[in-house]
Amino acid sequence: MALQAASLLPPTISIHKEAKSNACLKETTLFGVPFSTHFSFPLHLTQELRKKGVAAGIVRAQTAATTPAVDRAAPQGKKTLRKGTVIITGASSGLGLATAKALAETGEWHVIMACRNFLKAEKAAKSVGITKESYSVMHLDLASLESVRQFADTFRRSGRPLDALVCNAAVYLPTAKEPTYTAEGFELSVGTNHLGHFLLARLLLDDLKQSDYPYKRLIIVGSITANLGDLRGLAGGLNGIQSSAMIDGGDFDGAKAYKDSKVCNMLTMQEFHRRYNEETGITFASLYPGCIATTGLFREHIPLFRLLFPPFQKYITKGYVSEEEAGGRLAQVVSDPSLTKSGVYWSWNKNSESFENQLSKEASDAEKARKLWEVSEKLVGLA
Ligand code: NDP
Ligand code: PMR
Repeated sequence: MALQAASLLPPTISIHKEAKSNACLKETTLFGVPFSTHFSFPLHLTQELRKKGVAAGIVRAQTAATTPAVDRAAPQGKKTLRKGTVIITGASSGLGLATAKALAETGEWHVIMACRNFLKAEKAAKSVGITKESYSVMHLDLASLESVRQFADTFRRSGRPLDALVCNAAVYLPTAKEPTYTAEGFELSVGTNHLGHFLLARLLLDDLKQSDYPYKRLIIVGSITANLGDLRGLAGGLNGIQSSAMIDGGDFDGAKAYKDSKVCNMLTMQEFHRRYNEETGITFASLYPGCIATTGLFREHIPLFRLLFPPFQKYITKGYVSEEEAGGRLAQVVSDPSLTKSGVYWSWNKNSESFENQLSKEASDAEKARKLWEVSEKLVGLA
């Protein structure tokens, strides 16, 4: 497969084996748009949704709207599990919506759709047939730290326990020539995808700790990797004034800013694991869901890219995964009782079986993860 993929590449791209199923691409352009450094992705990819296989991964606990999590007084000593509560950011489209649907359909989860556009989220939930009693929409704009704080407060006041948090939302601005900024003045991709989620996860960690659910999880959606350098741009505030808008201090590059934010997501997951897994029993994990070429993530790309990307992934790279299948994968990471290992980056092989993927060198740099944590804490006002 690696050879197959390599033979498809123009000469300006080099591929080398990174992990069991990862490859790295270097500088080139596709459909006239820069395709920046250190692009890595799984090569063993599934074709069509093996719905039964995916569904089988989802927890088969019985439901009861009671606390504590396990009702030991159930008849014949049978343990019943209350409905779990999961928060999914960016559940108004794509992977987040498909995951919300997959979890809600089990009848075992109440899904909090944490979205910036309330009406869009409501319509989306209805359009995919999520039943009224299995979801709520709560406003969250990750591009505003104030909104993140408000969300955490509102959630706490709802009185619901928190059993799983899925950091899924993202923006991708590959054609932007100039940086744009969050409410607090951070470059938008890293500000939303990393800093917004970093604050959210930190604020909700106590709620997760308090959950009495048999397993509690914090999942951060990962993807391709880029190089963050020595974080000088981030340490300078990522505001394009005193410092660069790029984490590595370089010139603005929208595609790289997204990839930087994804490395941050994966480093953050591992730092959470190192700091809190043992003490709290929370599972911290990340995943590569596959190439879901049809989602809204590519809305800012040029029209030609949006037209050609899905067939290119479907028929040439064979990296394409439907939203439904990817949603099943993320739902599995949230709820499969066997996926309790923490600090792991999940991927799927061509038989739709999950496996622990290796992280790239950049995404597994423990020293960088620690530094990123400390700088991010300062930027979001936690230190
Ligand atoms: P979508 O664009 O379909 O979904 C992104 C979601 O994030 C939307 O619901 C969007 O809300 C939300 N969002 C964006 N900005 C904010 C914000 N400021 N506050 C709150 N929510 C926000 O993309 P995908 O489903 O593809 O992406 C989901 C995740 O999957 C991302 O983390 C992405 O990095 C990852 N991923 C995707 C891959 C792919 O091939 N598509 C591959 C690998 C990883 P709204 O609906 O209002 O725009
Ligand atoms: Mg890629 C060989 C397999 C393969 C896979 C699995 C992906 C996934 N891509 C592959 C190959 C190639 N891509 C090749 C050979 C090229 C050059 C012709 C190429 C180009 C390319 C571009 C320009 N690919 C892209 C882009 C994007 O803008 C997408 C991106 O980086 O979004 C951030 C993208 C992606 N390719 C993938 C995946 C999963 C993406 C989206 C990554 C994400 O959403 O996080």
